[in-house]
This record gives sequence, structure tokens and C-alpha cells, in this order.
Amino acid sequence: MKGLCGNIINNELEVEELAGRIGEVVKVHGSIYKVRKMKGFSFVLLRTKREVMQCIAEEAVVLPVEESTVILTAKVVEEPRSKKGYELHIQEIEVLSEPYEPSPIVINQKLVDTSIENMLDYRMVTLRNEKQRAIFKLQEGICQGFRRFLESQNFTEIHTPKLVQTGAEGGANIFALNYFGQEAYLAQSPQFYKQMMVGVFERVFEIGPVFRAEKHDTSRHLNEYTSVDFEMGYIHSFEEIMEMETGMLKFTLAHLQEYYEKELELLQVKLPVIEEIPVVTFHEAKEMVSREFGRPITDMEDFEPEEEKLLYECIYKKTGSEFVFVTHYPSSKRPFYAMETAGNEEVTESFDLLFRGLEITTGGQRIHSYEMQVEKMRRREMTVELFESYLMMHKYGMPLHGGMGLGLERFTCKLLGYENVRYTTLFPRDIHRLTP
Ligand code: AMO
Repeated sequence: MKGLCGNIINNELEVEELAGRIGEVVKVHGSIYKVRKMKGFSFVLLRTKREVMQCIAEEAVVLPVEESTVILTAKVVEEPRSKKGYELHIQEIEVLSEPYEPSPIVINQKLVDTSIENMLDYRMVTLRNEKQRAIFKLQEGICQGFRRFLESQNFTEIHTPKLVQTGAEGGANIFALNYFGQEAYLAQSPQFYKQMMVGVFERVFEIGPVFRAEKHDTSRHLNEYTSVDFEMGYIHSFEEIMEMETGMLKFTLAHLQEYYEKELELLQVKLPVIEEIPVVTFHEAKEMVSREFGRPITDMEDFEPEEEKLLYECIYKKTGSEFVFVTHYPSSKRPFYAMETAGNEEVTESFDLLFRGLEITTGGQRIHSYEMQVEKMRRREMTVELFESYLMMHKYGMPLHGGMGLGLERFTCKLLGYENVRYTTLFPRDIHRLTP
């Protein structure tokens, strides 16, 4: 143990430091992931923070059971056949802790071969599987990319309340709760607060939990998800938000390529290439899908999930892009804060971003004028008084502004090629699940 001010907390080495230690005897800690007994020796896989290390133990070494946590004393031996160019020859094993009983689910094969329900019931152990945990290491990389990009664009990171008095997004999917005898809700999004903070910092972002009481069991809805939100002032049009998001995605994909190669390789992820993201209006998109696939348009106000997939097919065929911006959504389908298009109140200065056939982002320009906002709320027969504190920012002056919200689990899901957002959620909350 070094002194309290030292920058390391134990004597063991990090895996990254081992390459420069060929021939030395070192100490490393980790969990016994897998033991494979051979003739006269064993292969021992040691699970460390980010890597699974191959080690060799002679027959004389007493091996602890899998999932024991240990400190190995081992010699770093050059081994050209190993990916890392070396392997560890174990000399001694100090056992720090042992499991009470073995996991009922096999976690140390390439895949966790069980149903999604079982996988989630035993999430605390199935996440230890090398591939399962790589999903969330990549998710870290995605957030890191977003954050670094937004910081480079002078956005300030904020943290807004999740216990709120009014819903921001409308609709029935809001969780109500009793707040000391008063009705309160879990925030559906940081919408109101990120807008307020534009009046303070001009450019803000938040990566945090939001709550949606989704009553249906679908592969794309969670009841709690991580929303990546940004909001920026002094814009001229909502297209600037789309540009900023495009920049953020490009930066993040490059970030993953540079710093998360290990996980990309392990999960065999093919990153999409973004040159320019095609843009179509909602109206054009509806007609395109109807024309190309001979489908009658049944709902002129919204997309059906199937239509989003077909739109993706069309756009991909025409342009090679796996992303598409759909703009000018009908006013009736957008929340009350959305800015309507000048001269056409039926549509809004807003967009969705679809990636591989799934909506991953909603964004747009917001109403900044107090009169315009109050007038729109009245048109919608909303109780304006309930939104008094939200409206104060409009009343006391706001710049033209807009922003977007991206569902982290949905983006990760599509990026890694999964079909269900539960695979890319650490501990999903859905209508049937509140544990673990
Ligand atoms: P919206 O409600 O469209 O917009 O949500 C933004 C993005 O969040 C993701 N998302 C979900 N992910 C998982 N489970 C859910 N139940 C779920 N619901 C939504 C989607 C979606 O595109 N305030 C606006 C954003 C803005 O305009 O800035 C908002 O929340 O990826």
C-alpha cells in the first residue's frame, strides 16, 4: 500500500504494464474466469478490469475455484503465439475471496447461452462474460466520445432534477408519485431544465436517466433509459442542431475506433461511416415508403416502426447511408414547446434521426417567445398556470434555441447489431422487471 496521496492503491500491476516486463516476476490481481486442465499443466484465464489474461499453471500449483478473486505472482514469459506476445507463468496464487457456490449460468464461454430473461435475472454474473461486459465498455466509449466532443464545442455539462412537478413531453407515459402528499412525477426528459440553462450557459448538455411509463412490451422501449441531451442558444435554424449532432456522431465513431478497438473486435462490430447524413421531410419520407413498397399511407401523422425500417432500406439503397434525418414532423405529434414552421403551423422545425431503421434522436428548435408559447399552450387547452415556473424563462427573455435528445441504449443497440434494447441496458427496467 502506498501513502494515501499516492496514485496507486496496491502493489499489483495493471495488464497494460506487463508488455514491458518480459522476464520479470510480477503481481496481478483479478478473478479466476476459467480453468482448463491439460496434461501436466492448466490454462488459467484471469479476468482483469478490461482484459482476460491467459496464464499457465504447473500441476503443482493449487488452483482455486472459478470466480475466486486472487493475486497471482507470475513470470511474464515471451510467447509469440499469444495475441499479446507474452503469457503469465503462475508461481503462486493468493486467494482473496471465494464464491459461496458456483453460478447456475455458465458465463465463461464465448456466449452466455441462455434466454434473455435468464440473462437478465442473473445480470450481475452474466455481465462478467467477456462479450457481455464489452458491450458496456463500448457504451462508456460512446458517452466519452459525446462528452469530449461537446466539451470541445464549449457545452457545459449539467445535472437536472428527476423529481418534477409537471411532465415535459406530454402523453400518458409518465410515472406519478407521492411527494409528501403532493402529486409529483419522474422526469420524462430534462427538456425544461436544459432550456432554462441555455439562458445561463448558452450551450449545455446532460447524460442522465429519464423515465417513461411505457405500458407495452417492445424491443425498443424501456421504462428507464439514459438520455443524451444537448441544447444550444443563438441558433438560426434547427438544421444547426442536426449539424452539431452529425459532428458528435462522427467524432464518437472515430473515438471508438481509436480507443475501443479491443471491444469492437471482440464483438465484431462494423462501425458505420458518416459522410453526410441524408435529410428528407416527414411528408416526403411517408410518400417515398408508400411509393417504393406499394403501401397505402394509413397514419399521416406518425411513422409505424415498420415504415422506419422500410425508409432505412430506401435511403440505404439510394445513398449508402445508414442514418437519415427526417424533418418537419406534424405539429400534432410534437410537444407544446416545439417551434412551428413560419407560414405553416401544421409542421414543426423539428427532426428525428433514424439509424439502421430505428429512431434514436428527436430534436428541433423551441419556442422562445413568451406570447407565442402561452398562445400555443392555450390552443392545446393546457393549464398554463401549471407551467408558471417553466414559462418564467420565456417571460424574462430567452435566445433562439434548440437541441436534441438521443437514447443511449437504442444507439448502442443499433451500433452493435442487437435487436432488443435490453441487451444494451445494464439493468433494464421494463413492465415486468424491477430487479436486479
Ligand atoms: P423523445 O421523447 O423523442 O424526445 O425521446 C428522445 C429519444 O429517446 C429515446 N427514447 C427511448 N429509449 C428507450 N426507451 C424508451 N421508452 C424511449 N423513449 C424515447 C429515443 C428517442 O429518439 N425532449 C425530447 C428531445 C429533444 O427534443 O431535445 C425528447 O425527449 O431514442
